[in-house]
Amino acid sequence: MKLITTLPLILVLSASSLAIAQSGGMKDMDMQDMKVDKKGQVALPKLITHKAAGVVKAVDSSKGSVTLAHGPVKSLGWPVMTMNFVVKDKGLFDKISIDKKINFEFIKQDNIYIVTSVK
Ligand SMILES: [Cu+2]
Repeated sequence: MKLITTLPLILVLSASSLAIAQSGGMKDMDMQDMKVDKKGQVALPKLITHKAAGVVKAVDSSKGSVTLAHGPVKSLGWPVMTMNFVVKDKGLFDKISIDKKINFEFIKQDNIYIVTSVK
């Protein structure tokens, strides 16, 4: 009766892999501030201001974007990386130039990262 003895094991294995699939995968940075409420609806992410230090790698003031090599961002669980940001206010470009070290603040809005302050 081989079928009967192996069947419960298969069920246990598939149930545990399902649990892993459900608990994992939510640590992706884009999913991080998405919260599902008790009714199963996705709540709107709060506009949390994140802080980081970085070095300016590229500036495109006509597109309103900047590329920053930034340090770790605790509030997002981010490691060091180089990425693009949108710059909220054109006036901030006065403080942004290639190779400059800056401390900046940013928010996440619809999967876009927007620099709101530069020091
Ligand atoms: Cu980043």
